[in-house]
Amino acid sequence: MIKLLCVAIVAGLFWESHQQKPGKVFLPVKPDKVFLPVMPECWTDWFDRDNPSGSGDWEILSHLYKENPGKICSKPQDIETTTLSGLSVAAAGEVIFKNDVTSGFICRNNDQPNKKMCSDYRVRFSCHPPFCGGGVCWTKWYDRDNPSGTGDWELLYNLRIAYPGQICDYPLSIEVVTTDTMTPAISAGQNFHIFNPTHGFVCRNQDQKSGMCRDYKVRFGCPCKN
Ligand SMILES: [Ca+2]
Ligand SMILES: [Ca+2]
Repeated sequence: MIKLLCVAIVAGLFWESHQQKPGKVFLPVKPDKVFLPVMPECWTDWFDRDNPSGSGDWEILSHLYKENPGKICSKPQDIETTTLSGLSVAAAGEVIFKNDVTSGFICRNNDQPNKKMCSDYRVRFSCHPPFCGGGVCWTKWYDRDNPSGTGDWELLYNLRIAYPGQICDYPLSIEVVTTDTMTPAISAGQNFHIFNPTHGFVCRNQDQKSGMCRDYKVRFGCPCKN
């Protein structure tokens, strides 16, 4: 038996009906599409540790790590560089020595034509949570449904109705584990229909070789309130 039955109406989404007692329940799901886990990314603050007045503008990652402990993740996914006035590297049109997630950014005055000096640049990095901003604060665990019907439906939409005001408007991440052994869903060896922080989690019995999902619980990573 499922714990709660709700009627979900979401414009713009495909509809899929599920025969669940008592009566027909509609859920906003794109049929035949499997959503894989999405690891969200976010940007660090901007960093401007150097001025170009010496040999150039050195925004080296190793120095930024030392000078800003805990503020940059160990393996940034991406780097963004602009001048302090907001011009992109391409728009500034200068000769750049390094601009990558391994080294950071270096503009050397010697490389510029006509003895021109580098502009003053700033950099920021794209990281996975919880390394950005105020980090990630987790909600409590939610286990709204059991897999005895069509599967284990832990949709964010339904959780918001069942637990009003508890989950932030824009979750950054989702964590899903089995209710009995706390095994991470990714390690449970099952196929998931929906698995992302925007929609929540759905395991359908029809997608499993065994014909039955395990019972899962979910929690969401939200931006921490200061
Ligand atoms: Ca700089
Ligand atoms: Ca469940």
